[in-house]
Order: sequence, then structure tokens, then C-alpha cells
Amino acid sequence: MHMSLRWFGSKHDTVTLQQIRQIAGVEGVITTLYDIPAGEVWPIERIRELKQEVEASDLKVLGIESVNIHDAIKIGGPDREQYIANYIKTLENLGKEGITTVCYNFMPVFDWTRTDLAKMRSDGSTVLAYDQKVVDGIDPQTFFDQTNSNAQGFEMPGWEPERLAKIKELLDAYKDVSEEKLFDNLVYFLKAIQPTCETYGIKMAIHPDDPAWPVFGLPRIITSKEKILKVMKAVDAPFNGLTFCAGSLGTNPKNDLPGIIRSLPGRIHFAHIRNLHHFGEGVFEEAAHLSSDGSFDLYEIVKALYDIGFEGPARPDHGRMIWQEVAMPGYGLYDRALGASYILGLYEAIQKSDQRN
Ligand SMILES: [Mn+2]
Repeated sequence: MHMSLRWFGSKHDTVTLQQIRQIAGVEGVITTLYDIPAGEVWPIERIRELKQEVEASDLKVLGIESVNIHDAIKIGGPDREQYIANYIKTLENLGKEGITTVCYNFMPVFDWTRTDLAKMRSDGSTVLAYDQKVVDGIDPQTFFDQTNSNAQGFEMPGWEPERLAKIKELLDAYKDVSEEKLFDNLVYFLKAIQPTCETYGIKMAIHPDDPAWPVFGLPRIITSKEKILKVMKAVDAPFNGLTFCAGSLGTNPKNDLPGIIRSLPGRIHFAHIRNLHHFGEGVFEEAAHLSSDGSFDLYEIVKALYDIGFEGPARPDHGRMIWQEVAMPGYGLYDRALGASYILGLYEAIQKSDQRN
């Protein structure tokens, strides 16, 4: 396991590479070209500059999160060929620069969804939270406007204003896209990029849907062990893998997180490790990373990753906002640094006790 932190680039992130460099045990960043809209080719010069900037701070680019998929590919419209060709070109450019872990998701319209970006906890920290009743009582346009106005001026990943300005049109374009069709479109995409991934050794790591059930009547296909295994089998090659995201899969308490990890040896290419606190059906809030603060057993999650021989990048995920930090919701420095240290501590203990047995 190689510990990393997500970093949105010097123009978009409140956290600096120098700060990340000072978190003991963090080897690199998971980053992106945040300003390039989904569907456009990433120029190799921009990739090289990004890499040089990160390496100048004595960190590595351990992977990309995300190269986003254009809606035409998810919808499966006639224009998808051009967008797939563009995606392949981006993968080639990344591969030529030696960047080989690529996270992406296949969620229609909305990326991750939360109903509160700064829910106050009893200790004065704030967290992202979700309540299905709020989503059920609101239309998508209002939901989008509210989410963006609560983001304190930060542009959040997956919530690009240009794309979501046309929410009604987007929703219309998805109206004939059933769960089966979305799955078929994912398989079509994976088969199309497979030769390029195999040439450059690129590992594609699909991110689970968050929350792990349909929202606003849109289909979701990466929500459980069975559905993930179905995608892995449909294109049964090592390049086709998963971003194991504890927080996303764990939104559904029925998902056995260590069990999901253990079912996917060799196919987990990236791990997002965090905790949530469940408050009943469809209601949860994010928490500190510690097992004692939420509903997940983080020891069992890290142990399962260790046991399957996971060697990819991992990162702490959404942190609480603590110590008056002002940052993109979920992506402050302080709580993620605490999370990274905690996960590394668990890992060291698991590794040493294994080596001594
Ligand atoms: Mn995640």
C-alpha cells in the first residue's frame, strides 16, 4: 500500500504540496487536471508539467482521480466514438508519462451526492452528511443549486457548473438509459480502451456509486459485491479494476466491506479509506477515520487489503473540517493528515504481527 493524498492542483486546492510532503508516510498525490472538461484530450505537456510540479516537492503522482467520462459514453449515443477516441488519447498521454492508475466513475449526471456539506457535530467539527428524505423532497435542479451555493465558493469534483447548468437536458438524455443499458455502455467503453490500457500497463479503477443506490431515478450499477463482480467478469482482465471506496460502498450497511475486498484479489487498484456513522435507513454522516468514531471496523478493512496483497495507492478520504480550517468540503488538510497517520498505524501493526507469526 502506498499512502497518498488527493490534491486538486495548485490553482484549485487550499492544501499545498509542501504541506502534504510533511505528513509522514505520504509518498505522493492522487491528482487531476481539474480545469479540463470531461471529454477533452489531456495534452501531454500539461501532464508533464503536473508531474514535474509534484516531483519538485519530492512527491510522486501515484494516480489520477479522475479522468471523467463524458455523458455521451454513459448514454451510449452516436457521438460516443469521438469521446472514446479522446479518452484513449488521454490514456496514451498518461501512459507515456508513466502514470498508470486511473480512477473514474460511471454515475449518470450526479457524481457523489450529499445533502449537507457542513453538518455540525457535538465537538464543533463539521462533516458531509446525507438524508434520503431530503433528496426525495427536492428536484434535481434545486438540489444542484443548493449544493453549489453551500460549497463556500469551491468548485467541487463532479459538480462542474458548465455541465450541470443543463441538468434538464442531461436528465432527458438519460431517460431511456436503464440499469442494463448503462452496464452495456460501460462494457463497451472498457473493451474499447482495453488495448491501450494493456499497451501502457494502465490500471482502470472504477469508483463505486455514492450513495450506493439510485438517486433522482437515475440508475446506479457499482453498488454491491455482486454488481462489481459482474463488471469484473464482463471484461475479465487485470486492467479492469476497482477503486475500493469504503465510504461509498459503506453507505449501504448491507455491504460487507472486508468481504468485498477479499472477493477481488488483483482487481483493486486504488483504495479510499474512511468511516461513516449510520443513523438508520438512508441517513448517515461522515466521521473521523477511527473505528471508534463511526460504523465501520477500519482494522478489518485494512487487514483485508493487506491479506489480498494490495499494493496500489491508498488515501484517506473525506475528512471532517476541524481547527477552523477553510477548504473544499471533505478535502481539508488536518483531518485527512490524521486519517493517513491512523491508517498507516493500522497497516504497520498488521504487517508486523503477520511477519512475527
Ligand atoms: Mn471515494
